[in-house]
Amino acid sequence: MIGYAFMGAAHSVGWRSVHRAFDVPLAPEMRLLVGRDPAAVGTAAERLGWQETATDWREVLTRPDIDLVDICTPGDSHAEIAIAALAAGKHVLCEKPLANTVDEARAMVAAADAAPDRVAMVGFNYRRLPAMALARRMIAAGEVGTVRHVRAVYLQDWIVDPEFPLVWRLRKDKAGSGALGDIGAHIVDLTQYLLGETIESVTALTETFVRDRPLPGDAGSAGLASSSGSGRGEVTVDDAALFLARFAGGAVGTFEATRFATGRKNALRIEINGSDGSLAFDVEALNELWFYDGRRPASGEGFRRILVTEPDHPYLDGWWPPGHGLGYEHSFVHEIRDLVEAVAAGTPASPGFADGLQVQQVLEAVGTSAATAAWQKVVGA
Ligand code: SOE
Repeated sequence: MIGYAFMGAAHSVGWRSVHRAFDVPLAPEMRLLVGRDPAAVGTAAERLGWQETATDWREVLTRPDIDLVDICTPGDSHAEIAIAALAAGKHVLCEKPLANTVDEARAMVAAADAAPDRVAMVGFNYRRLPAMALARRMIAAGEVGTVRHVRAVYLQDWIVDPEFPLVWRLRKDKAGSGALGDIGAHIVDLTQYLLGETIESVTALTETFVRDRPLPGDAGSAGLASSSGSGRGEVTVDDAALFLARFAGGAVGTFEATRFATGRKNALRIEINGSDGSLAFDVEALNELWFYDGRRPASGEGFRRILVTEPDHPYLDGWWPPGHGLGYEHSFVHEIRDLVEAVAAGTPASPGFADGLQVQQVLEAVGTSAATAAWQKVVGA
């Protein structure tokens, strides 16, 4: 694994637990953790359960005992590492968004195509929440009929303080974009996954409310927290991105991704309205899926809470007795389960790099639309 901050820690939960929770055909060995600071990577390896450490990611390319490379670095290094790892015969898991630009994502897809017996997966973990997998199953089974409306928001507030430092997620050269790529990418992927359809066109606006911030201090950052140092720097990404979308099957969508929703910590909310029913979900209550069945008499029907904790719900077979519930970290265990199964079976993983590229094309269309104040067709749609 390369990188060990928030996402590195989250993926490590997956690697540590997958073969303990599920009957997977391969048990991963957490061989090598890579980071530039030798002391910090050593501490992280011990805490997260990795056997050895290295300070140069290129070491993974030449080690015959490494079969898979998990990329948990900022977006500006995804393409270089993934392309080199695939060329060296490794399977790859890459944290979302796949890349910082469509061109980089295209090069990554080409590298994956040139290594067809290697698995190349992008880590959209929220697909793996049981409630989301169940919602997809219900939509595919026609339980909401024809989908008309998709309403998706991803709301956070960790940079609402104008004195919060200029961490890498606020720099275009490191992150590619702001709220749009970091959290907007999740709701783009998730809604397309739920409907089994792609977004064809968008009209958008983006805003940067705080345009300069203190530079981060030497203490670095942990998770989404950071200390300030001296000096100030320019914020080069969006703080918020809002857009309307048209899906290929005729549904219309509204999307909002922001880090300025004061009081909303990690509120990923989706509502789907179809001709025969509706589904609603909030990641802050992630064991619940709300369903309105429009085919039943309105006099006795309301939104019903499905507690997605039963053994026949997606991914629940590996966990607790009925009703006991899961959390955020389980989405990463499920992600690694799907990846390990694809590696063992020699089948492509989903979402693959081509799916990551398609999301990147939507993000690019949003950026272009915001800059031109015009509807934008998604390239490739
Ligand atoms: C920060 O906004 C972040 O850590 C995202 O990068 C993750 O993808 C999301 O799951 C939680 O928030």
